[in-house]
Amino acid sequence: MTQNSLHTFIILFVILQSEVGTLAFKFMLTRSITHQEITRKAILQTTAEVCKTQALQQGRDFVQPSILTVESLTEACSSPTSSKGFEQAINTVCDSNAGIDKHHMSDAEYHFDDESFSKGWNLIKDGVAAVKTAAEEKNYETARERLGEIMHTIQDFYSHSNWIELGNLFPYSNLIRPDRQIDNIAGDRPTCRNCDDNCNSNILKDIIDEKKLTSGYFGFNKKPGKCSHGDFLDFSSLLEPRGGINKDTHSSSHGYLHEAAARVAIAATRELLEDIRGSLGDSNFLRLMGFSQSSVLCFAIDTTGSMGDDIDEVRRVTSDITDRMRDTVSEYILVPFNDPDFGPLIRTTDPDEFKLQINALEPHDGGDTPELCLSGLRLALTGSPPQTKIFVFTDADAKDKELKSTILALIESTKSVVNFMLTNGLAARRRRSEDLNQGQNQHYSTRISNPLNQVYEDLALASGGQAIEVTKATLPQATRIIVDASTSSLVTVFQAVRNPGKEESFSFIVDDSLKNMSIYITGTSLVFNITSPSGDSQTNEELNGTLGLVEHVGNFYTVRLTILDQVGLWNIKMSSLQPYTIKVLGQSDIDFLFNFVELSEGAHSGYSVLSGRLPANRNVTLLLTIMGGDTVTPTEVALVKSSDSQSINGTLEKLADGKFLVTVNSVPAGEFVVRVMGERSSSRSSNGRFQRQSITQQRTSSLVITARTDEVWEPGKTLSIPFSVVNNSSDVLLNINARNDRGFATVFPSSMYDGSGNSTVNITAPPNTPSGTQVTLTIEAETSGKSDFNYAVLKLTVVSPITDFTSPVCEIVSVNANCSGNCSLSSWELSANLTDGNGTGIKSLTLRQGLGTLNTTTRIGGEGVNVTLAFYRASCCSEVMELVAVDGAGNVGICVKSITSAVTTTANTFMYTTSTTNSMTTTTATTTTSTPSTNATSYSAGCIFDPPISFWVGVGAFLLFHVLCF
Ligand SMILES: *[C@@H]1O[C@H](CO)[C@@H](O)[C@H](O)[C@H]1NC(C)=O
Ligand SMILES: *[C@@H]1O[C@H](CO)[C@@H](O)[C@H](O)[C@H]1NC(C)=O
Ligand SMILES: *[C@@H]1O[C@H](CO)[C@@H](O)[C@H](O)[C@H]1NC(C)=O
Ligand SMILES: [Ca+2]
Ligand SMILES: [Ca+2]
Ligand SMILES: [Ca+2]
Repeated sequence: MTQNSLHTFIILFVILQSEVGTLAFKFMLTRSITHQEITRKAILQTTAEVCKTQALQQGRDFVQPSILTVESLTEACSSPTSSKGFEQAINTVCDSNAGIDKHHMSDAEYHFDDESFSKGWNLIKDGVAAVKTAAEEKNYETARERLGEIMHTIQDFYSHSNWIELGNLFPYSNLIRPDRQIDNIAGDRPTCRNCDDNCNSNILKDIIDEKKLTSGYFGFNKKPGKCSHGDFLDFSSLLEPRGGINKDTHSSSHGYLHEAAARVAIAATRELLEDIRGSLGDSNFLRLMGFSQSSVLCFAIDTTGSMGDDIDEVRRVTSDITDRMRDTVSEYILVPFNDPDFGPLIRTTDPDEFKLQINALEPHDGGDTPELCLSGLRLALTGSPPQTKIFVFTDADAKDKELKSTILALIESTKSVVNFMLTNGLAARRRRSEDLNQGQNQHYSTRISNPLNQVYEDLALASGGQAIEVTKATLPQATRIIVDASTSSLVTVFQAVRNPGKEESFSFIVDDSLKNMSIYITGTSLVFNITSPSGDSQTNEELNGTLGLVEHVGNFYTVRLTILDQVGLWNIKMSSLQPYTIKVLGQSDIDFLFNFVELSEGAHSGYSVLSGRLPANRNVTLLLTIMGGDTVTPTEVALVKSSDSQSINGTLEKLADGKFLVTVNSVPAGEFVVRVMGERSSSRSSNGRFQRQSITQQRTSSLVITARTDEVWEPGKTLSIPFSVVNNSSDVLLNINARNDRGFATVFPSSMYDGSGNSTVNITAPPNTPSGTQVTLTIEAETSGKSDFNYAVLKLTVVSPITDFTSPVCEIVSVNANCSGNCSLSSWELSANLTDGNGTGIKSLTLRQGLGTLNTTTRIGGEGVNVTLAFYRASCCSEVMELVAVDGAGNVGICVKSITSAVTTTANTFMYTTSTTNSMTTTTATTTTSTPSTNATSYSAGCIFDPPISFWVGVGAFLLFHVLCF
């Protein structure tokens, strides 16, 4: 090779490296196991374990599905309506896991490359604390994102280090133990020898013999004598010692260990999830996994003096809804707003508590007519789970209209639906017509009744919601929409917006899975005619017709379909020149989830989720998940322009787990939605076609704004967030804004001149900020001519420094079990001492398994340390007791005791808690196969070895047995 070509060669590698970096457990390589699959498997398995425990505790049966999927498991967990939320939670975790390869491509510690063990361990430690803190504050979305990030690093450990080569079959628990450290690192010693053809045993024998831990170096960081990551993107694997050790795929340098590494990575991911489960408790763990998250109802209510009479109605309505929807609404959120105050946000899962809170609202103050509606709405959007249905009740226009862009950014990024119940209808227009005559906004006169509600209408439209204008007297008639919104499995079949209105016919397909269908139409002076597949029709004039019931209040029409024969192509003919919106809803299991993603260049090696508005004038890729079982197949995915329903079709590529990759060559200008058409093969009707549509209006932008921080943010500290803006618009001047929902002081440049550039936002948390406070920061860029806008939304958490890293310790003092004969006639008892030493103290003690009674008392023990004495007594039929103690920092200690009927004297005691003796507490003798909780037959398939007679117990020995045998 000439000097010149070698040079080119090296440059080529540099380019490849910067594009692809060090990826692991690669995405989409069919036969190899990806981070996504590892993550999904671990989540499904842990969640199954949690559901089983809950079922046993509640005296229900739990039938482990033979194949664990989101749908089979939510069914088995008696929570079938959670399948979409569960899928979404898994997707969020997987997406942020994948994001590490984009955002931290060449940061070795995120991948345990370059022997960066202690840095990687620190990342995990901080990450686990952040997950627990966010979840404790019910900021589950933030917790999911952080969880995915740590999982990436943990999973990479098994692929990039020599843990597997050292013969380990179990995870390295110290990775998630903040009170331990990473031991026995190879340090300065050489670790690898050259290997050119077969690299299976390139790690030096003394390293293996002494069980020294090492990992592969990547790129230009390689030290003499060290192993490389390996494979063609890793330049360092061409330098001595040549070759590599990664196990990312079957064809990697150590691909022969790929499956072994993936298997232990799944076990390690489960071990992490078990720790988080212990800290949160089972119910909140399920919430973190998206259970009962899709039916959250949020009310933002104007509490100013003028609302006196409306609030009574709001009380009546909310009280009615909370009573009727007790079983379907999982959580209620209330945000009062006034002027000059708004908030605080109140959330509860208890309908009676919610009613009390609403009854306690006292209309007062407000001063002038406009109120801080958008400030209230912002708090509702930042404090609710994504895709929450929000209802805003007010009789006034917004005083804080400058927040409109921020609200739009939040609506687009959360996909929440905002409905406005406005009681400042026609009367208000007359009263305030002077405002209009004073100039601007003439075009409002063609809009619906109250021009001051324009901002509400725009926001409702953007979110796919309704701005309903009624009088105080007719408000009750419009609240049926809230009942509809709180039903489970609500899907959108069709949606269209015309502004200005025009005569047009719209058609949509109804499939046989749809039930309780409604059509919502908003607008004034509307004339419409709906035709069913069989040719029956009904106009807006016929309130009780062949198709269903039409209700009309203010600007809002609902058509509730009662006709039995619904399946097929429907048509709505609109005859109106006034603006209008149409939305067709029903209940069905069939739905879809999607994200716009960016694929890494190269061999399909990774993806990252795009945030903010999409770039204009180029192709885009969607990662699509179809819900509703394996008989459901999408056949056509299109981006549909909102203003005229023109569509651009994408091409579909099937991936694993019911996912599809859809590439669309161009994106419609202006607003658009995603429409999925498809078929269900098991459908009874010959035509199993269905259609679904997304409801949040998407838009493109020629501005790209990126912001990200991984810094820890403590109370009293200023966080610096770097951001960059790329301006592809013709406007050289950009106005920049940074706003947060806590009113924390921010410093940022108010404009950026020559188009693109980098800058920072500094945001300061006051010293008294409680640990766990979540701050939503939006960074916005707008062209000076206001024709283009884009944003970045960051969810930041303020966390006080953590000082307590040790788990509560559980010491079983005595066990009295005299179980023989009929188990229901005898009982057993146990007493244990639990203490957190001089840590933050035990904050919760719960019985996770066992149907006995638990009594606790606390006393001050030696050295002034609190000791909790636990006394447990149960029938001999309930053989297992599992007690979970959590300290103030979220560290978990668990005691397990099992009295098996086969072996009563030497019963198992698994104490997978930390003990001060730092090593793993090894106890006892027998396997647990005869206890009810470990049914050996369920785990036989794929079991890689027999259960050991006695094994060490870290965070979950007994769990490991399950893991490896699933
Ligand atoms: C509604 O549409 C149907 C089908 O096109 C038509 O037969 C019917 O006459 C229309 N009704 C009215 C009142 O225009
Ligand atoms: C609609 O009409 C049908 C038949 O005329 C009647 O049975 C039904 O009660 C009516 N429904 C309502 C809500 O008026
Ligand atoms: C999509 O656009 C990118 C860059 O704009 C281009 O490299 C790629 O080939 C395009 N893909 C398709 C399928 O057109
Ligand atoms: Ca008021
Ligand atoms: Ca006011
Ligand atoms: Ca502690």
